Amino acid sequence: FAFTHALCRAPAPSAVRGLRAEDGPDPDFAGLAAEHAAYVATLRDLGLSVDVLPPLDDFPDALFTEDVALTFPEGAVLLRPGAPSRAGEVEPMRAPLAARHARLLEMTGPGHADGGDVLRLADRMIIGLSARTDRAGAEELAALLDTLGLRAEIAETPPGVLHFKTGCGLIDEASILAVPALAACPQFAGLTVVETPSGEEAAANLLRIGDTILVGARWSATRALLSARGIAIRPMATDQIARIDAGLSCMSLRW
Ligand code: CIR
Repeated sequence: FAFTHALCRAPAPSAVRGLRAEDGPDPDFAGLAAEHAAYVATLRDLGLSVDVLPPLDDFPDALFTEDVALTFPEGAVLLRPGAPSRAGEVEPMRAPLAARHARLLEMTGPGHADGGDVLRLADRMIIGLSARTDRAGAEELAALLDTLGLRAEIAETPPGVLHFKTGCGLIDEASILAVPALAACPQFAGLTVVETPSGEEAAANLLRIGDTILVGARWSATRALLSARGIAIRPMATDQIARIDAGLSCMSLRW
């Protein structure tokens, strides 16, 4: 959780047409931009050096930088996002990452993997198979991570959960908050699994930065549960980004 840097991308007006699994109302652009700005400000307040790349109006989901690459102190990996409309987000990420990382690896395909499906634990990575990450992509990514000295295991994402990390997020090195459908994930063996309170499944996509957890402001039972564990929390507005299926980890690359 000891990140020093983050890379975000400002939302373009087209973000209101971002992908979503179920037909629902578009987000309000001003509200979405405000949620993004508050997120960037919070990361800075927590001590991170945050760069915000310019908006890409041709790619409504480009503000979710987490899905197109992985970043580590050891290097970065350009991914192959599984949604066809997001494939073109990768190229504009190449130069910014090359400028910040000495080693830049790249998936070549034919498989696909989204960063939202990749969870970093203290001792290994988990790559979740999902509608966006297929087995060929997960295996190619695991091999690339191996060259960075990072061990990866492949897991299943439950049906109806967009990304693996839509359904879980680390509370600390030994504990994970997970939706009930993911609580029995075999790759969580050795971790304490805390289930999301009923009705607060969307709270699972939290984000720990240093000693602080960013959590959706709406999720009062989850906030209480985290506070009871003595963790500092920052409640964040997520109402507009939630309309396009996003949560708190999605809006940055961190290292
Ligand atoms: C998408 O469907 O790709 C975007 N509307 C939301 C991406 C959220 N990213 C994430 O969970 N890592």
